[in-house]
Amino acid sequence: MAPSLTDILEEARLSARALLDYGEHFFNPTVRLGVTGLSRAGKTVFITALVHGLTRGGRFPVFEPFATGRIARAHLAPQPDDAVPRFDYENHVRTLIEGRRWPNSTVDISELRLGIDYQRPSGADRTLTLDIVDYPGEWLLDLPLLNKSYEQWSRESLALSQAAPRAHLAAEWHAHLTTLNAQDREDEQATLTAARLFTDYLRACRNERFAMSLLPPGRFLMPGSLAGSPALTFAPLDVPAEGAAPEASLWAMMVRRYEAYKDVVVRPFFRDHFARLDRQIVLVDALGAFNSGPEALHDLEAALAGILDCFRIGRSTILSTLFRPRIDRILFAATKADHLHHVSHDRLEAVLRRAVSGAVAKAEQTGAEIDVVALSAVRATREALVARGRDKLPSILGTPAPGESANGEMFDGDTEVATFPGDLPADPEELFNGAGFRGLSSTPSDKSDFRFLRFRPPLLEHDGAGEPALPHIRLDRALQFLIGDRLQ
Ligand SMILES: Nc1nc2c(ncn2[C@@H]2O[C@H](COP(=O)(O)OP(=O)(O)O)[C@@H](O)[C@H]2O)c(=O)[nH]1
Ligand SMILES: [Mg+2]
Repeated sequence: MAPSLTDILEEARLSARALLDYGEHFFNPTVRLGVTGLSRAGKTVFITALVHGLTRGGRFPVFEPFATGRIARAHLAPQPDDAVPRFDYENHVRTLIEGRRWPNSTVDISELRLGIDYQRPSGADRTLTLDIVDYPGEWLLDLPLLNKSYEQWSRESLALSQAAPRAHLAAEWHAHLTTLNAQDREDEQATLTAARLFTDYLRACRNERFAMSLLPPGRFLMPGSLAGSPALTFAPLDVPAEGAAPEASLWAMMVRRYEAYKDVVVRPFFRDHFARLDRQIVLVDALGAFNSGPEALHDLEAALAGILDCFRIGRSTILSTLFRPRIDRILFAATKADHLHHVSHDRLEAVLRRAVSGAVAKAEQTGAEIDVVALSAVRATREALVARGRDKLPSILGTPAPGESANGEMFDGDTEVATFPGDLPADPEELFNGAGFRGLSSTPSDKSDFRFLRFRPPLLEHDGAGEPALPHIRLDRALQFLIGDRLQ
């Protein structure tokens, strides 16, 4: 595709930005770590636990520079980017530790800067600046739109919405769509209704029972300050992929707004945030997909492929080779592993590895090293073997959040219970192949194969000497992969 004027202007801006970053980097080595994942994947909890662990002496045996004592100190530094909200670390820590509640959900980008004073293996003292950028995965899944015409996007979105279980959720929007003729004169009211029904459909796909992942445009579900603006008021039409819109038609109006969405939302995100990242962790709530059923798992697989595509597209869209995105390590992390007994942790990793494998094979041009881990940023459970008849079941102990229920029992948020959440199969293929498993999207909760309760954050034992460390699972492995080599 020939570069458009917008692309060329974008390129110039990007280059100027990269030069600025480069200058700063020269004097002060910096890693910009992107933390992303769909809403509720665990981004806020992950960053809070990571910063708490680094600044308050967490237990990180697998994070080499930390375990060997080469890191002298990690401290919060003033937030560098004037236009980006600061990650509300102090509040999140207080909620987690003192309130034993999970932080409120966040829907925007935020950022936090850490200074890490360390000693090189040669003995020299250095400081690494770690900028942690928390941004919604929904925004990332928008990047492929940059390479798609309105007509292509319409066709794809329609096709996706016609398969189960989406078709059922899209019924109302589909019914409205049949009343529209793309060639008719442009019509604000019809467009408003179409956009509203389309957004309702996207929202329904996202709820706990269905847990669908692949839902661009991302800003429709989290509009922020753009709510109600024309750039967010459009929807797919049933138009041919190669067609051209007649002047002043409904179709032309949709095209204009779709392009505005790219200009106002997608390109600035690419330029100001995505293109500046060095390392990336993608958090994945695989357990949410297990809860829901095989369709959600396949949808998640498609979303992960979409995400890997973004890293590839990121490299090929922008013309210059000098200033193209520089992400050289990507970690996919299944979060909330504390909901499973440790015998299933490796299996959870295997499931995630299987879910990204197809995409990884295709995405070789990302030029990035890719790894997979199952982790729990904050471990809310302990393990026990619970006798049931003659068997001893590997179970987990935790305090279910108030309002959670299982087997007809409602929990008050104070009582600890032992639960058996379900075992993951030794062979991940069993979850992906046709037979599948039963989840909430098709079965009542007492009949589904997996049921994960929401637990409260753990009660920490104070042993006198300051604040205790938050327990975790494999957070140190994630750190080692993401920044271990930059502390050499
Ligand atoms: N048990 C457990 N639950 C977690 C963990 N991380 C996240 N969660 C749960 O997932 C929810 C969403 O996490 P959050 O970090 O707010 O997700 P975000 O939307 O990606 O920022 C939290 O409210 C917790 O219920 C974890 O490490 N262990
Ligand atoms: Mg968040």
